[in-house]
This record gives sequence, C-alpha cells and structure tokens, in this order.
Amino acid sequence: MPLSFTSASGILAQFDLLAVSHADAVTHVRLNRPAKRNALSDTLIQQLHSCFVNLPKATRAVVMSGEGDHFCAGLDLSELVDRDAAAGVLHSRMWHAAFEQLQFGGVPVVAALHGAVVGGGLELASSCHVRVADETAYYGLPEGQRGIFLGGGGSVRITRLMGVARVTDLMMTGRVYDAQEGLHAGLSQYVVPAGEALAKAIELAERIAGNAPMSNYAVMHGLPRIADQSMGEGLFTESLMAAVAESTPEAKDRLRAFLDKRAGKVVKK
Ligand code: 1HE
Repeated sequence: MPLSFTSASGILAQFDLLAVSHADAVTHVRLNRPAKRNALSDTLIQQLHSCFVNLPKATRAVVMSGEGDHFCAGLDLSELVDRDAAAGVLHSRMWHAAFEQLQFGGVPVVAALHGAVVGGGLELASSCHVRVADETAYYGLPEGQRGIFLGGGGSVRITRLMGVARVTDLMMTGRVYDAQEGLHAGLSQYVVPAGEALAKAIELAERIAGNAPMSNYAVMHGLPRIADQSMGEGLFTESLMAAVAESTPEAKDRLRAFLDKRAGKVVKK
C-alpha cells in the first residue's frame, strides 16, 4: 500500500522553500521553489541544513525531490554578488556544512531526480546516498560557462562518483549527459520511466528504513571513509565497523531469525 504522507510540524513547517512531510519512518523533503527551478539561494541552503538537523525523530530514511519540471537549477545566480575571496570561502563552506549534514547525518537519503540536475543541483544530488533518475533527468556542470567553479562539494563528491576525466569534460565543454549516460557514468544507480522517480525513491527508502540502523550508519559513514583510506587503514576500519554493527541487538535478532528460518532469503528477481 502506498505510504500516506502528512505535513511535518514545528520548525520543519516553517520553511518557505522546502516542503517536508513524513509517513512512518520515511520523511520526504521537497525543494519547493519551482518558479526559480529550485535554484539554491542562501536561504534554501540554510533551510536544507536546518531541516536535516531537525528531522522527525522517527525518521529512518529520507527522500529528496524537487517540485516542478526540474530537480534543481543549481546556485541561485541572481545572488552571485561581487564577493571578496574571504566571503567566497565562507559562502562555499556554508554549502559544505549543509551537504555534510545530509551525507553524514543520521539516516540515508534517496534522491528522486528529474529534469535539470545541474551545477549545485548535481552537487546536492551527489551528497545523497542513492539516486533514482527518471528518463527526463539530465546532468550538466555549467560552472565553466558561468566563469565560476564548483563550490558545493562537487569537485570532491562528483569526481568520486564518475571520475576526474568526466567532470573535466562536463565542466570544460559544457557537455550534458542524459539520464542513461548519467546511469552509465555512475551519477544515478537507477533510471525509471518519466514521472516514476519519486515512487521508486519512496519504495527504496521504505526498504532502507527497514534495515538495522547501525548497518545503514556503517554504510553511510564507514564506506566513503574507508574508500578514502589506504588499504591497511581501510581494512582495520572495516574490522572496527563490522564489530560495532555485529554487536547490536538488531544484528543478533536478525541473524537468529535467519537461522530459525524466519527471515527472507536472497533471491533473484
Ligand atoms: C534561475 C536559475 C538559477 C533558473 N539561478 N535563477 N545554474 C545554471 O547555470 C542553470 C541556469 N538555469 C537554466 O539553465 C534553466 O533555467 C533551466 C534549464 C534549469 C530551466 O529552464 P526553463 O526554461 O524551464 O526555465 P527558465 O525560464 O530558464 O527559468 C525560470 C526562472 O527561473 C527564470 O526567472 P524569471 O524571473 O525570469 O521567471 C530564471 O531566471 C530562473 N532561474 N535557474 C537563478 N540557477 C556552490 S557553486 C554551484 C555553482 C552552480 O551551481 S553554477 C550553475 C548555475
């Protein structure tokens, strides 16, 4: 049965550029600035940060989407004022803080992508843990054309997803990837028919929300850090993470359920 979402209350109801709703353990955060193609103004970045600090207590997974015809048009170019270098660093660091809260917060985030996923919009998407694109989605890094550089973590996160060579190509030549090219490059893990990304993202979020929280936490926090470590450090970190996850009551219950033949098997679809 499809989940029935209700609007969030408290501080989460006060954001004018985000629409936040929840159903059981899944919280839906929607960029809600369609007239400006969900362009990321300073206020929207601050609201995203605050939203991920203040998620409803019951949240075990988040779905992130965009209202209107596009997921996100990136940085709000109308706010690109004449900043000196120090102010520019602080502005970029404000984005980093918001997206760090999203990537390394308490729960996994599934992005539902459609239409333009460009510039800062792709930086936002790359901070999420699972990306579902519909066939209308397309990806670009127009920073090169606009005379600026990535500033929302993209040079770190997007290069980790698809490699320095592809990011260089998109930024220097203005190349745009369609949904299928994005899938093959590693930008999304799924492509679904037009209009179906949100439903698929909610389905995946429900499944993720059913995992043991420490398993999800280990995947979110452990995997990317281990990938950045040397082999020796990575293997040691893995052992620590594995020991923590295995020692939780949820892990013990789940292993017992399998041995008692009460748990599902891994089957081919
Ligand atoms: C905007 C923005 C924006 C739209 N900042 N206002 N990002 C870009 O270079 C992408 C720029 N945007 C576009 O290429 C197009 O707007 C779209 C392909 C995303 C959508 O096209 P379309 O035809 O549906 O909409 P539109 O008519 O272009 O835009 C509708 C309105 O949104 C219009 O405002 P209006 O007052 O004239 O109605 C646009 O000006 C406004 N709008 N995108 C401000 N981005 C931390 S570093 C990150 C660096 C970057 O992200 S660089 C990439 C910036």
